[in-house]
Amino acid sequence: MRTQVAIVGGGPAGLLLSRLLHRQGIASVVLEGRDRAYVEHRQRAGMLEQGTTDVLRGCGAGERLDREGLVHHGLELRFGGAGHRIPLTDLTGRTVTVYAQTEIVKDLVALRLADGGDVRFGARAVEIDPSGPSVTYRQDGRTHTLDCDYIAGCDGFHGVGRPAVPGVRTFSREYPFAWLGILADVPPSTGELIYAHHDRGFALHSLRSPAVSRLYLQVAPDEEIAAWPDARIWDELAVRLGTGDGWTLDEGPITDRSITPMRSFVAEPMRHDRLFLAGDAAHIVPPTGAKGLNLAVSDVTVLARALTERYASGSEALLDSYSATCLRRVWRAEHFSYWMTTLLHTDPQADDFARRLQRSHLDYVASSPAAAVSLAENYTGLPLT
Ligand code: RFL
Ligand code: PHB
Repeated sequence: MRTQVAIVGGGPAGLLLSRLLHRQGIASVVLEGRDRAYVEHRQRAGMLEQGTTDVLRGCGAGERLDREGLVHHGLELRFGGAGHRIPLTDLTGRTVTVYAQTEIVKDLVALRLADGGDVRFGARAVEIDPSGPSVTYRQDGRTHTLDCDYIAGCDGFHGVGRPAVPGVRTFSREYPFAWLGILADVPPSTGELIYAHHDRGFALHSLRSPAVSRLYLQVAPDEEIAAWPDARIWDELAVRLGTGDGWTLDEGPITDRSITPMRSFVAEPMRHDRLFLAGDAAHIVPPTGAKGLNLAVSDVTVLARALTERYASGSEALLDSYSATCLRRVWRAEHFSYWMTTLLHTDPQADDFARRLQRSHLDYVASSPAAAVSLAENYTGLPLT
């Protein structure tokens, strides 16, 4: 079996790449280890940069996004019991959109299958040969080989793509906390996202729709989900999000819950021979800056453009600059995500001096137009280069 581009991983990065290539007449096969229902229901990201929605729209995946996505013009920083609005659109001219990763994945799977795309679920890659180039995978208890011109390693943090880059250099940071995330059937108690700093830890009030809320709590990295019955979750959210002005948090049935460790991670380079890494396979950011999915989209946009040029003109110039082009944006997002994380979380190891500095930093971001512009331009996303 042979194709032009073998795509390992059917998350947002792999599925979008396959769609972008199809629009340019380039054939691909997507190998996804899990089944379709699993990838369509894995609760993750929700906040999309304008550049991300532009790419989705541009490749014909924007119909439901335009109908159901919630366009936001600002966010709230909450600390010391008071809210401070950052007017993202006034400061940058750009918006962000709440539309769940699960819905993007559903839209892309449906589009690929409708246009005859080859997406194989339950097909787990076991070995990548970047020079063959080829991918060996297991499906239905049998081993198969897929030969190709190029391989896209879009198989996430635990995949087989990154280990197939010899001499890969990695950079990482672990944080002394994790996020407990819930999905709840209750109308959001806020119109815009609330990022709250509290002595007991960070909390985030996000949303999915006018009827569904998404909320997060900073917890210890080794926290057990069993230690958090519903009442404890709601009580803790109410305390950390609480203000002195009578604002209340509405509660509802919790339909999904999970604990996610927080880490920063970058692998360099993002290419070896005919293998190109994209998305979480190459880098991880802590979710505070809402950058992970957006970076996956910008990586595959750059890769699709480079492959398009290669097939149209024979030139490998854009493929040769792929890793450097992506890493420039990746490191900006890494810094911003680290910055937002340390600004808003409560470090259990911090001394009183560090806590005072953190509070001064929050005051500065909430009161200085220059600091707010810096937050806003990073949050809404810098232009794709
Ligand atoms: P994914 O989504 O992990 O997909 C990789 C796919 O590869 C498959 N796979 C394999 N397939 C075949 N063979 C193998 N050997 C394979 N090994 C793995 C996996 O089954 C999977 O389907 O990576 P991708 O496509 O790079 O997408 C990245 C995003 O999923 C991730 O960055 C975001 O979810 C991060 N993130 C957020 N990003 C944002 O931009 N905005 C947000 O608001 C935001 N919030 C979040 C987040 C991530 C979170 N968690 C749970 C990590 C909130 C949370 C809580
Ligand atoms: C989400 O809605 O899941 C979400 C939003 C913003 C973040 C992280 C997660 O920073």
